[in-house]
Amino acid sequence: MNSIQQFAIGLTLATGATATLTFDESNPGLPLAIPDHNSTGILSTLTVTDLDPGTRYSVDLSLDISGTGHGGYVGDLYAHLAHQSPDGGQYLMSVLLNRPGRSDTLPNGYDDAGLNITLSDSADHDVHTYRAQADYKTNGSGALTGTWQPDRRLANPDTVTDASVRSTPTFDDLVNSLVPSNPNGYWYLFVADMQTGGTMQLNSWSLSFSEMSAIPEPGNLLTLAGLVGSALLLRSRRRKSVA
Ligand SMILES: [Ca+2]
Repeated sequence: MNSIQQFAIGLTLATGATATLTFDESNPGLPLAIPDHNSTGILSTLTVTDLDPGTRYSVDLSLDISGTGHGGYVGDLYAHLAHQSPDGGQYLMSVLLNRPGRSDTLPNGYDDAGLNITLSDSADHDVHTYRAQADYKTNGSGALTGTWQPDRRLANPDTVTDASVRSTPTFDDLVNSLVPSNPNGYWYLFVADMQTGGTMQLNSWSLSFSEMSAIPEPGNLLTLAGLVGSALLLRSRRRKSVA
């Protein structure tokens, strides 16, 4: 796919949460049509300014994408969330969706019409294989509902499968692994429709930050320091159009 830069990522994992602050996407351009079979995709931005640097937060993302025209297919979708540090010097990114349902036996992925979900590290199951859960639900528009783990598969959306490695950071890592830790700055949602047929639009999205109750003891930290992965991110020029 195009528009790719690679970034090294350092990870730190932690647990526990209390109070929550929620940021709703305020881009007046929403809803925004997602071009069919076009890896250029769309970009939407949240600016977070009210959180306390140095405090550890967990984050959940709510995402509403629905079919347009004759309807869409959730298995066409690739999406990622990226965080730019307030000084602009650091980027972190995690894959949210990478062709849900796509496997060797189901190369087009699931055919549900869209999704209206929460993505959270604390969910029980991976969104990529949600139909493996017998109790998965869709709403009246045929869109997936519920709370799911981010996909986190960095593989090419044209070849990704359920067996692809889930290597991009968890959400908690996105928030807390900047050095020094700072959840403020620009948060970018990128969405692309990677398969011909079926069209969709981004209706809304939001981020909810929950303050962690305490700094974990060193023994409870799993530090995957250094260079643990590479990440996809849009061309830097696209974000300049949003500032
Ligand atoms: Ca499509």
